[in-house]
Amino acid sequence: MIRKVLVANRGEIAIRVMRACYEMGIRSVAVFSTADRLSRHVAFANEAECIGGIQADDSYLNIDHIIQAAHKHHVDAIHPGYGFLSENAAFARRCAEEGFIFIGPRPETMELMGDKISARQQMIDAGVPVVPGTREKLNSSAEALAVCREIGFPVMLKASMGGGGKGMRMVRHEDEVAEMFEAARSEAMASFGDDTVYVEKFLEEPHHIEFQILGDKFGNVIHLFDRECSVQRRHQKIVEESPSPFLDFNLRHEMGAKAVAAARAVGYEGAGTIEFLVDKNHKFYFLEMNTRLQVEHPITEEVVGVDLVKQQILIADGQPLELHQEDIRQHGHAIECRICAEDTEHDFMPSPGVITQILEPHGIGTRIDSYVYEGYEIPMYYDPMIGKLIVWATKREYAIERMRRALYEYKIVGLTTNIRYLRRIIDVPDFKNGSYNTDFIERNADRLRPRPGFKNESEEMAVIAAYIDYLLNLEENKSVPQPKNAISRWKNFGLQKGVLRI
Ligand code: MV4
Repeated sequence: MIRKVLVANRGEIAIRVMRACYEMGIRSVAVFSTADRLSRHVAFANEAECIGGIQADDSYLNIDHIIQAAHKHHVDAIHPGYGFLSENAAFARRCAEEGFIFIGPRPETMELMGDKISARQQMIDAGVPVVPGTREKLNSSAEALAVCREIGFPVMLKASMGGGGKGMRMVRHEDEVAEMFEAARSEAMASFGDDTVYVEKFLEEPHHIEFQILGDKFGNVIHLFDRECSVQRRHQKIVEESPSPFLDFNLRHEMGAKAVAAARAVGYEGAGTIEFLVDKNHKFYFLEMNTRLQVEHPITEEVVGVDLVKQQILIADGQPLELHQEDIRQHGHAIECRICAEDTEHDFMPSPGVITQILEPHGIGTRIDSYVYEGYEIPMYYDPMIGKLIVWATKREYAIERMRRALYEYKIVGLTTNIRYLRRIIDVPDFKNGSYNTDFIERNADRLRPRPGFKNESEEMAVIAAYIDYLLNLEENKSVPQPKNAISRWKNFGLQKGVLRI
């Protein structure tokens, strides 16, 4: 029985996992690097252990250090969160060898799905549609050219060990094949230590739609419907929603059935995601399987009402799924915005620093999965994501209204965040109408640039601060004669700058 869990991660996801533990009466153990002593996930846990220096290789990626901490704290199980070691089969194996339950799928599943060529083969065998392309590795640029001609341009060269767009090259013309093949190969080697590259037909303007699945150790597999993840920039998701506005009843159920078939085919144990590309003709193709809990899992939780981390723990503990497919229904609509410490006006550069003031949105249908607090310094060594804002409402239109309200309620002072960029995204007509695909960010680049007059939030703050300061002075110095139109002087300044509407 799982009574104590070590969370081999940091930040918001570490806290998310610990929250599930607390609800289940399970003790939690945090691990942290020297840069993370003051991170909230450390204080949030029942116990905590420093596992190394700032560099992830010395801490969050250091299997030996994590195993040592697990022994020292006598944990029963280890939850890897997302990123870091979450899809590392060697880590999952090591956990088992050392007597700990790894909260995630079997290592063989992680290996099989981590290799895209073998994943595609598994899916073909399971009757799941895959993007047309090769089933084998390309051995030379001559072979690549022949295969590309056969498939027809444009094509996509992909690293077999890839993901997140690394080692991927789109090729529009046969003149480029040799050059792009070598480029994909060397990038694959540099990123994954493996230069295996294969080729797929390039799908134009696809939707990225994924299905959440759960499988237990008894062969029961269910899906928990879809998430639309097409709002991406350089393979980083920014906004996700569920249900996808692109799917109708039939397509949704067809894809759900294929997602279950995909998971069944590999004997999937735990929570996983089947990613599909869907083209404008509503044809869908398996893209990859993610063998971890995903950043955007809360939108599924909100819409289907299932705690996915709790399910992961129950499954890892060897309990049969108590959820049945016919009980899983999508209710209402959820949207998630990723809140990041980055400067969207300077190529999305990470912008670490101290949070001097923070006011998070609350209220009906509003969920914050975060880990920061006033006075906390966001370290520059890890992911710039500081949290997620998730809203739920009875229908999409209301969820968008709620997201707008929450984004305007959100105030973070001291560093640059993408909040104003997110405010612009939800007002773009293509987003409002739900008619967008993976080209959304590129296609709407103009609309996503800040409007002149709203350039600087700190200027807006300065104006308001000056005004409040004046009002307080007015209160304190009632006996002292005041200049007649002093209030309107500040007001005028604000109005002139276009930042005051009061
Ligand atoms: C594709 C594709 C078009 N055709 N494969 C990007 C990340 C990686 N996981 C797979 N990706 C893509 N694969 C074929 N055959 C377009 C993309 C793609 C993409 C996919 C999902 C979400 C956003 C994307 C942005 C650009 C390209």
